[in-house]
Amino acid sequence: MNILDQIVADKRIEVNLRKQLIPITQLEQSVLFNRETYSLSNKLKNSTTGIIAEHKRRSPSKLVINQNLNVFDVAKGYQKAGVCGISVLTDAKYFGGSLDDLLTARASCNLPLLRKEFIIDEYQIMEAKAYGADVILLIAAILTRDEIKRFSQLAKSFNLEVLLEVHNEEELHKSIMPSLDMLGINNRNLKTFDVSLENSKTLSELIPNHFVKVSESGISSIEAIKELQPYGYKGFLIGENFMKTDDAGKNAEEFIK
Ligand code: IGP
Repeated sequence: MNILDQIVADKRIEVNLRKQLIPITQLEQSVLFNRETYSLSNKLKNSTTGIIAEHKRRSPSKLVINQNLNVFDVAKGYQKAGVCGISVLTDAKYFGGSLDDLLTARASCNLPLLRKEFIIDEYQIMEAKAYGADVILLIAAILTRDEIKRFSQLAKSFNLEVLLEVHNEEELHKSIMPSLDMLGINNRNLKTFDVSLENSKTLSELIPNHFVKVSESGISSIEAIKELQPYGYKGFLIGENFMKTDDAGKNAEEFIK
């Protein structure tokens, strides 16, 4: 079993438990459930820098990144730096995150928030809304075309935007559909952890122009962004590079000024 299969297997168990603990009717009663959401895709379209900054304590590939920062300060710092949106990892076992982190980020800023999660069930999309997200991530490598369609349509019905993540041509072809807002090319292979920015470059021309293009992972310099912009990328998802120091927001500021 590769790591991605393992994460998904654990996630199925977790989601089944969560469903029993907090029924959908309770999620729908969240004060956040019927709020107006922020559009990340519009922010990215109108930005020259396009940074989506991530809160990430650890990961299967890096183990510890930073356990000392708190999500409230990180999100505030990112907002002050002028990022377009914030990605919050909510997976606990592999990334040390939680839905509480998402809620805390919601309380500390008014930027579009992405729930960074391995979504395999409609229930998690309702959770995303109930805990303050504006955008969900769907990962093509773990979903069928039919699931991508169902999940993205459900997200749209809650006014959530959808960032669809692909890592290769096959996943891209499988996934293209009108209910997606943003197409993310992951430079990291989630099965092997190999990272290459070349991935964003080679796949860019296969993405239909009306999707906002996002390059994800392994971006550690302004030069990398400059290199990717000519390929049509409007969004750049950066985690580790900002989180690995004492002041994630200050780090992000360097990328924006
Ligand atoms: C951020 P990095 O290399 O800047 O820390 O990467 C983000 O792209 C990465 O965390 C990520 C991810 C994911 C995490 C991209 N797709 C899917 C978990 C699940």
